[in-house]
Amino acid sequence: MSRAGLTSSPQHNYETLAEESKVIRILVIGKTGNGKSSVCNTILGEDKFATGRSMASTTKEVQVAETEKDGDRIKVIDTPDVTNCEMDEQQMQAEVSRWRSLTSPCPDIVLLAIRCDVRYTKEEYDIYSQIKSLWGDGLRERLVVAFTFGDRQDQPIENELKTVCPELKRVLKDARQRYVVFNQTDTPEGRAKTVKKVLELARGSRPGHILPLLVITLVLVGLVCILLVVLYSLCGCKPVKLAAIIIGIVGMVYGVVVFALVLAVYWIPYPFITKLIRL
Ligand SMILES: Nc1nc2c(ncn2[C@@H]2O[C@H](COP(=O)(O)OP(=O)(O)OP(=O)(O)O)[C@@H](O)[C@H]2O)c(=O)[nH]1
Ligand SMILES: [Mg+2]
Repeated sequence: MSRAGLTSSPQHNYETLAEESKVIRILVIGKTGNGKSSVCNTILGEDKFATGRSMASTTKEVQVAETEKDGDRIKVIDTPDVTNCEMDEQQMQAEVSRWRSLTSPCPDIVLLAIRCDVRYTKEEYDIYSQIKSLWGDGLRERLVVAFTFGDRQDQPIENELKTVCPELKRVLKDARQRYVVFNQTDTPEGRAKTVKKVLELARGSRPGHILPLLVITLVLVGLVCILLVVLYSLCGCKPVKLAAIIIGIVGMVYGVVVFALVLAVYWIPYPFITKLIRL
């Protein structure tokens, strides 16, 4: 690794477990030239990674850089297009294993860079499929499409997505229709908005934020149900029985609403709900 402040090897030695939990890990993958390093630089807020227009791949090995935003450490992992680096199957597997260890225990978000100004092809889909199979389980769950070259769009992306090829539809299905449009030539305010969206998606997909809420909800609903049964069976007094039924119904409704909200956040991470349940 040649550039100051970057590293191509794991840096876990000095990180305590508590510190690790505050790190947001963003892995950027995709076809060569699709703007992966540019996406990383946008997230980092500075040009830490080399980008280029040459015919050969610019990024030849995985590289990592960090920044801090809103009290969180953001770790950005830029990757080479392994299918275009003259690697054999074993080398590709080793490279992807390095990505896994650099994002351990798992990336909060995997950005798949796709140009929105050129046709999406089966060949490009095969690159994604290959990375997916080299990675193994868990890549799809964290997938978000990063549409790059947003400045070259000539119609709103929503319209464009209605007529895309089956392969891109499959990718978007894997990503649960989650995407972010990147435009390297955007204003600083525009780029900050894009980064904000990425971080909201990354925070929203953290099971660490969802699981405690699920557990608390289930415990509360359980307690309410026990209270209901005790009150109902021990008490002969009609008003108390009525109160028990009301408490029971309120408890159930509360449980169902929170449970549905948590699931909605997991599947459709709307920023405002994400903020609401962030523990
Ligand atoms: N106009 C425009 N150019 C972009 C945008 N994003 C990236 N580029 C340019 O596209 C070229 C390739 O971008 P990179 O970020 O190097 O792409 P990469 O995917 O990292 O490429 P490799 O490292 O070779 O795999 C660079 O010249 C960038 O300046 C964008 O949103 N708009
Ligand atoms: Mg690159």
